[in-house]
Amino acid sequence: MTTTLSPAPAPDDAALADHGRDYEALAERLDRRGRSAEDVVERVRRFEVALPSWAFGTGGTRFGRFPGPGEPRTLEEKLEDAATVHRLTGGAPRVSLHIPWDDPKDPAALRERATSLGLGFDAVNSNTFQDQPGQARSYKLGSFSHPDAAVRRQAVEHHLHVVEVGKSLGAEAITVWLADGSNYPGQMSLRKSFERVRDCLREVYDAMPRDWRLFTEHKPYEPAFYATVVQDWGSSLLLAQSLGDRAQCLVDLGHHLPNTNIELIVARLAGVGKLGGFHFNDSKYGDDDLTAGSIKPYGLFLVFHELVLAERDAALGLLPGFDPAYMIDQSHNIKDPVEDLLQTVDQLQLACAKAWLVDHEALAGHQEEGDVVMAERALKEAFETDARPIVAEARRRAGAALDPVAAFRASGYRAQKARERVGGVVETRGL
Ligand code: LRH
Ligand code: MN
Repeated sequence: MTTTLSPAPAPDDAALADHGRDYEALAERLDRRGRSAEDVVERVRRFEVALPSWAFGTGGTRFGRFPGPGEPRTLEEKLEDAATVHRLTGGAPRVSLHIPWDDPKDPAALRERATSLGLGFDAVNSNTFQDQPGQARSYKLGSFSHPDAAVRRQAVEHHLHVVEVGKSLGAEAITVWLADGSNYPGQMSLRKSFERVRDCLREVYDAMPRDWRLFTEHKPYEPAFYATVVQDWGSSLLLAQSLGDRAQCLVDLGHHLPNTNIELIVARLAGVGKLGGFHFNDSKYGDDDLTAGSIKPYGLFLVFHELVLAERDAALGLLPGFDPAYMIDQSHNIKDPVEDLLQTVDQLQLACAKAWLVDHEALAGHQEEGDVVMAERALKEAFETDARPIVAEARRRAGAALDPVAAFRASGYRAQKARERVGGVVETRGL
């Protein structure tokens, strides 16, 4: 059953006319500032982010989970929801799978279904932070860092399986986040555990296809509450450097202690060709997995500012290997999962637009002259520009929605899925 999803519902004439006026007014204002709205529209149109397969259902916390109506029961239904996010935003043409939560029974059929929905697959994610039914050895005390070689072997075998699944779906990368760590001083050898992780990653790296990349993802704590083996960007970078050119670091925005300067980490990793990708989300305290741009929009803008600077240098041949994989990693406890993802893609498109509105020549001049105030103003002028008409125009040209959340609500999609997705076996899992 091939379902080609129709383009986003056309905006009504009034909304279209309003948008046209807003865009023309902004373009005229930017033109007076020497900025080209058209250039930035093209930059937003080129921006693409992958959706996490584990975020189409309602997540929960250890305190509770409040599932909503019409949630996907199968991987195929998740792809339908992903296609709806892409249809309405024009910027989310790929899905990142988590194995075994979304281990396809028939990869070829799933790939064909995804293609019919205009979707592809981004990095696949392994999971050695849970024990699966019937699993021989437990990951309670770790996986790649486990003292028992048989547990490490089991974990390596799992990663080789994840690579095989990814190959069958046309993915070209694997993301490895390890929950490995300890809760008490003395519980784990801090150096041996790291060396064991490095050696196991080596086996996965050497086994993956030559055109693949391996992303190491750091996290300061949770579920380990004393020491996490891959705790920070330094540990992740050491691993990526020890493995080789096709190993890079993935930055999950929520995996940093409060007040960490994440854009500085992005600049460092990009500067050494080790910025592999992102898990976009937002947080106030810990790994809260909230809607991107919902808590720290200026922080998100500053990350995109570093990405735009790097992309400009890469275009000049000054930053070889700069090709980060943009992905979302969120958990939806109280919002409709599709609406939350629509908001996030919109916020990422907006941060991208604002970052390309920076007058980079003027900024570089102020920095060289040591003019602190003018340098800061150069960034703030871009951040404080209401760039929403540019993002809406980029979506309009892509056949997507001017306002994705409003279009989603007007489409009655969730109510329709609530009628369709009743009973049946829930095959897929997630956070
Ligand atoms: C760990 C993490 C990782 C995923 C998981 C779903 O917190 O960010 O990227 O495997 O969330
Ligand atoms: Mn993540």
